[in-house]
Amino acid sequence: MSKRRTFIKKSSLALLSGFVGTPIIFAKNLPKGMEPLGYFDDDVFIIPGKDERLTVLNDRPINAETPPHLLDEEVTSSSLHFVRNNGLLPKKSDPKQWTLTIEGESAERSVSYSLSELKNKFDHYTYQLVLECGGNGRSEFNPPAKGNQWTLGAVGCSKWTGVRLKDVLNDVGLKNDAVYIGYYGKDIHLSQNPEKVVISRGIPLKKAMEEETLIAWEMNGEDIPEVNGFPLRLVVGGWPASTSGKWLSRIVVRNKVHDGPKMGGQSYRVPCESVAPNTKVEDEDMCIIESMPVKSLITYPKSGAIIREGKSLELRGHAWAGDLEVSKMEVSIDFGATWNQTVLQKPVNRLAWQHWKVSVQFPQKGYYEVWAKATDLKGAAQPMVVPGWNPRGYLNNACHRIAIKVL
Ligand SMILES: Nc1nc2c(c(=O)[nH]1)N[C@H]1C(S)=C(S)[C@@H](COP(=O)(O)O)O[C@H]1N2
Ligand SMILES: [Mo]
Repeated sequence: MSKRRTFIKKSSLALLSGFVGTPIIFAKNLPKGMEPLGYFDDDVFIIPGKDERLTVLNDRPINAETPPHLLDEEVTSSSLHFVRNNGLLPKKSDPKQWTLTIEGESAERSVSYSLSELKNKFDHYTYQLVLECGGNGRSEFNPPAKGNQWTLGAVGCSKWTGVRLKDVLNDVGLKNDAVYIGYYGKDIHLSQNPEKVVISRGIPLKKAMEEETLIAWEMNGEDIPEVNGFPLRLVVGGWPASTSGKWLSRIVVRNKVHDGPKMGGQSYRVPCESVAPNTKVEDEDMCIIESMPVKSLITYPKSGAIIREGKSLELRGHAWAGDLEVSKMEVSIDFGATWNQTVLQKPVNRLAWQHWKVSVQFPQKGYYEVWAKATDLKGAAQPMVVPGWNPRGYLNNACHRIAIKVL
């Protein structure tokens, strides 16, 4: 971070305060001729429970992503998992008082569970699950799409523990016409209007009834960090992470596609048929994003690494493919003209990311890029360039590339 340094002749309080944008409380004690450091950068906005190396995109609401080389761990540490909030954190409350209510026109009854009832009544399961924001990679779209300008790091794969949503739904009882569920959380709308719901999305019943779809209270064996949904959240692996409702307080069982805020319109939806860049697409021509597309990251080395001529380089990373498994993982050092197979592991469980590694030799000194390309079980591969433009900039699964210099 570069420090902004300007020469201050007169250390008047007003001038100094103008310099840092807020009153300097002990300004009168600052020795004459000495200037305040006076530099604040979004990168050092401290998010409770989070590593300060996350890249902060916003502080109200809080949005922060993880630089790819910090995603090198097989299981993403809670402190490094990205944060995407649409509203403000819920008020602090006693988790002992927390309840989750299941209701809705297609639920047989309305039931409220306390956290301890959930924990005692149902079997516990732990899965590693990929959560990726539908807008991850948005910053690459041209013309630009409005929204958080995520680069590569609105993704993570942590270990989540909780009960199966399906066990809870079955306990409540489902009517024959149940087709969808929707969630509600306790976060607060940016307007602070208690009547307004920040976000209430959902998933088809089929996805809700999958074994890996969890109502979770633990992330990596500990309480979920506050910003990631403490004390309870949904975790829906492989689908846009916007379906994984945080601060979960209510689930509605619906007889139609859930219609909460950010289910309709242009939110988390893409044109049903691909469109030319800049096209205005009517709401009725937009389709809800379901399984996320195949994607991968190079997590070692960091882009910009410099290596010695003649040395081979051990590269590694992860690959994932929404509801599917990744079947092939390749890298290229010649801008995609030729590809080398990597060693790709199986996922530890369905919907977890898969680790890959490969040793690469560079033919001579110079600048190179390593490009990484995953292919899913159905044969769909990551594109080398940014894929189909869409109004809100979702689903960019272009190949990740890093720069390497061989000296
Ligand atoms: N209640 C609530 N749930 C939410 C959100 C939110 O703003 N409020 N954001 C969603 C979006 S858009 C994403 S990408 C994920 C992010 O989860 P994370 O912050 O744990 O990474 O949470 C989802 N669940
Ligand atoms: Mo998201």
